[in-house]
Amino acid sequence: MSRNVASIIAGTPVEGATGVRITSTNPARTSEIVADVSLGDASTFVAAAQAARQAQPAWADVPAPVRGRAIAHIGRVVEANAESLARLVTREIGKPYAEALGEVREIVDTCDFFLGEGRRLYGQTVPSEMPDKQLFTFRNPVGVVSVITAGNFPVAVPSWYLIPALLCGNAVVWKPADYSPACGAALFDLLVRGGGLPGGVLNLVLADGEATFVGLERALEEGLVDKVGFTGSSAVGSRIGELTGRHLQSACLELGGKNPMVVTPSAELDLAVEAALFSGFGTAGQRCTSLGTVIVHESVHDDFIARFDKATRQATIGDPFSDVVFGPMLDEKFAQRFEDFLGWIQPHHSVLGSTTTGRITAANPREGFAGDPDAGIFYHPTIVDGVREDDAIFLNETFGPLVGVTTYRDLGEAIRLANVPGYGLSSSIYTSGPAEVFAFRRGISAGMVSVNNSTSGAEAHLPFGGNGKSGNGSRQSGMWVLDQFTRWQSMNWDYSGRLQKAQMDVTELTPDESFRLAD
Ligand code: UN1
Repeated sequence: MSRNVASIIAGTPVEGATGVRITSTNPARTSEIVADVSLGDASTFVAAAQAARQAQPAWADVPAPVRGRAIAHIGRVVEANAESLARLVTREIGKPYAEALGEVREIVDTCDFFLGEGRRLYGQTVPSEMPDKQLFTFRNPVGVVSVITAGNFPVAVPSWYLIPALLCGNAVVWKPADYSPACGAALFDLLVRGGGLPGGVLNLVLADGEATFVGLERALEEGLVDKVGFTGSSAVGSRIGELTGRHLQSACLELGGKNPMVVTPSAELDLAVEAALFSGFGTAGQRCTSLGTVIVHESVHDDFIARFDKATRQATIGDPFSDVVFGPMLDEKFAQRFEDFLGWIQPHHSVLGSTTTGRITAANPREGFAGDPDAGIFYHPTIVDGVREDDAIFLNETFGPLVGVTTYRDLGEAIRLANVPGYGLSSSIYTSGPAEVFAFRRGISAGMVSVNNSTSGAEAHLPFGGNGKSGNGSRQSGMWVLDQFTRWQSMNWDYSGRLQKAQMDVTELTPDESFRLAD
């Protein structure tokens, strides 16, 4: 069944002025239309920001515990719709159903965390340096938040922004990826209906990237947006960072990754292989936390690579509604880009993991494929051994089912190699030595470190985010994200009945600095 979806401003579906319509198709069966989409444009974005601006003060006046109740209800409604939302995720972006259910769970976890925050959202009382004066801090909502998200996690990652932003009393304009509009519309309905949100508090804009950028630029110029949250590529993230910087704002940026996994001589190799398979090829390698390069100690390289090759060859790929390690690419545009990444393979590399590379078709088949490869956009998993630190494959994110492998001699070299690409999202080390764990933790540039666990699969209540090309240091999830969606306000209240001047009218005790104990 296909659905019609459109942008929704102040509770009303709107057509874009250009009247452009596109379809969203199932990447596992491209002949199947998942949604007919009425595409908005830059002015749709500006109108949504105006509606949010209008709705925000009344939403901020709703007591925070009541907003917390709205989040609680959203969590319950999402839970009650978990299977149908997960089915939609699988149909629209091809994520295996078990993973899609996990993704929906991540929304519920996020609601569970923030529903209580409505009764906290703590400020502080702070002693003053003067008598009869008291100091306080308050968290204020930033105002209108504009959230632009990717489609590889079409519902979970948006919820990391939307749930805390709403809880903190902001109004939101949300622009989901143009290849996951049906998931976007479904999550929008669950939030608005489940939370009983007043019109204009949350607005949905369906538009392509360029129109969104122009709309955002105009909305910022008109003073309609106070905070931008963006998940996507490092290249677009830096454009958004530049744009928001011009308006003296700092965006919350969650960008790409080239996530390393260090396998030391004391690693449990089978566990490391299982993790490399899951984080390298799960979601067809299209998570920002997907494994980029395995950096394996030279003494265990041959053993590791033999096991990793075998496990990858045995992995079932295909129909995401069956039991597979991974399904299709998210969308044709990612397939085209992945072809370019495959072009980076050079003669000094050994290619493993499959009998061949490239698109899986009847003419270029994969043994044990589940379903009909010609119906969708499927790729052979590819392990590239022997990568060198100046290879394009080593230096750049290769969004898709491709994992590089290289070797190291001592841990210092492993850490150096892990940092060379200049990203800094997730990382992993397999070891049984605590000293290695802490040396790695200290030396790695990543915002997230896994020990004896894969690079992907972060829990929803730890700080999520990266450094370098992976982001500007902003963190999502848990209590840390509150600093993205609120601004601290400090207040001092002098009830002494006179003007007490800070730093000047402060009483001092008289210390005897020459005092020494008698021997
Ligand atoms: C992403 O790919 O943008 O840690 C987010 C993970 C998931 C989230 C990934 N919980 O792999």
